[in-house]
Amino acid sequence: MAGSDALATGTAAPAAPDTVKILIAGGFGVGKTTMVGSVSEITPLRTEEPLTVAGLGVDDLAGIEEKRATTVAMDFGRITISDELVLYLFGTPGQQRFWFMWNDLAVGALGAVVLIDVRRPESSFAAVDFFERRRIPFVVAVNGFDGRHPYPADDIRESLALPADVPVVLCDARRRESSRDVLIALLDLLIAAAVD
Ligand SMILES: Nc1nc2c(ncn2[C@@H]2O[C@H](COP(=O)(O)OP(=O)(O)OP(=O)(O)O)[C@@H](O)[C@H]2O)c(=O)[nH]1
Ligand SMILES: [Mg+2]
Repeated sequence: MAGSDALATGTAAPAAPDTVKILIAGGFGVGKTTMVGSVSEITPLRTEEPLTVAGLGVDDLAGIEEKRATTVAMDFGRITISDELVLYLFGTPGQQRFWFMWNDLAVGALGAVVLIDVRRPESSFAAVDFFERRRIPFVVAVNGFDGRHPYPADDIRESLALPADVPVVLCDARRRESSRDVLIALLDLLIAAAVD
């Protein structure tokens, strides 16, 4: 048995890392799939289907006219933070007709990123509400489409009526380091909550 061999030789097998489930949520087309893809160290699993004319008048494509596909179940990615910690990332679908899946996706999640398109923050109001109601800790990440951030984080906090303890991070979901910084802000929040 591997364990008794290790005892006999005095070499302990390295402990398996802790795994933490994180949701990347937010309104339609705010960049959730983009964020999971930019930060994941494995090729992310995507469940995207083409947008069709049936969505015209339902999905607001203002500002994301190039968008061709939408997530219909989830995105899945992984990032290793250290030898002890691995994050599993689950991107939610954004179209309202798929929101019923959020409840299942949220099971076992320790925390969440609520991603916001800086040009239409109202599209992520429901996501903020979802995590507040379930008392799942979350950070708000403001995706500045094309890297533009016209509003300071505090203005965004005020417009979303966020409590002072919810971090607001300005980001560019297309950039790995920026998306990683968002996850680190969430980890800081989770650690602070754990020691309270
Ligand atoms: N210019 C620019 N485009 C972006 C940025 N982030 C995402 N996009 C584009 O915006 C569109 C929407 O991004 P997605 O990542 O599909 O958004 P989503 O939130 O997963 O969308 P749903 O799953 O349909 O809700 C895509 O065409 C992306 O390439 C950004 O920071 N700047
Ligand atoms: Mg998506």
